[in-house]
Amino acid sequence: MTVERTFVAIKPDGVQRGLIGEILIRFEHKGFKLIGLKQLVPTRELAEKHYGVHRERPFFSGLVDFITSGPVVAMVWEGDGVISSARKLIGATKPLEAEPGTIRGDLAINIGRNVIHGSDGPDTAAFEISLWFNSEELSEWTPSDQSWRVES
Ligand code: IDP
Ligand code: MG
Repeated sequence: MTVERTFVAIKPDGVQRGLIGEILIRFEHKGFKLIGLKQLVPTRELAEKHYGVHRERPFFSGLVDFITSGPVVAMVWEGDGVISSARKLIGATKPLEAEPGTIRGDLAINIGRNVIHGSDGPDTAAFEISLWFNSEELSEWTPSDQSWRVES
């Protein structure tokens, strides 16, 4: 397994509904390492770049309206296989189809209010991390209990 980094964001619905702690704890308890964390109201320019692949989709402008409508909690998480593992923790895009135990399966109903974003692959992760964070906002550190999570 390779150590990877991924970009995760709690969308405005998750922040408004007071779900920040509930979501963070799932990544912390899994054992991943938090490398960057900030809350911001994204600009339209940032949101349009972030969702650029969906530019031609009918839901694009509504999605950009929604994601810029309030604070988003942006994060970078690191660990073995974190990119696909984060997607599993998050669950399917349509919350009613997301498995119970996943974030969307437990905490959401509607595709347009699915509380969280996670990068879908290595290239997207690298692009999204550099889009949302400057390098000085990312911390290099070793958790004191690292040897209890990862066999060396
Ligand atoms: P993902 O967030 O699981 O990666 P994507 O297909 O990349 O899902 O779509 C990005 C986001 O766009 C979704 O999380 C959802 O908020 C929104 N979205 C996708 N499809 C629809 C739709 O059909 N209606 C409304 N919003 C949608
Ligand atoms: Mg996606």
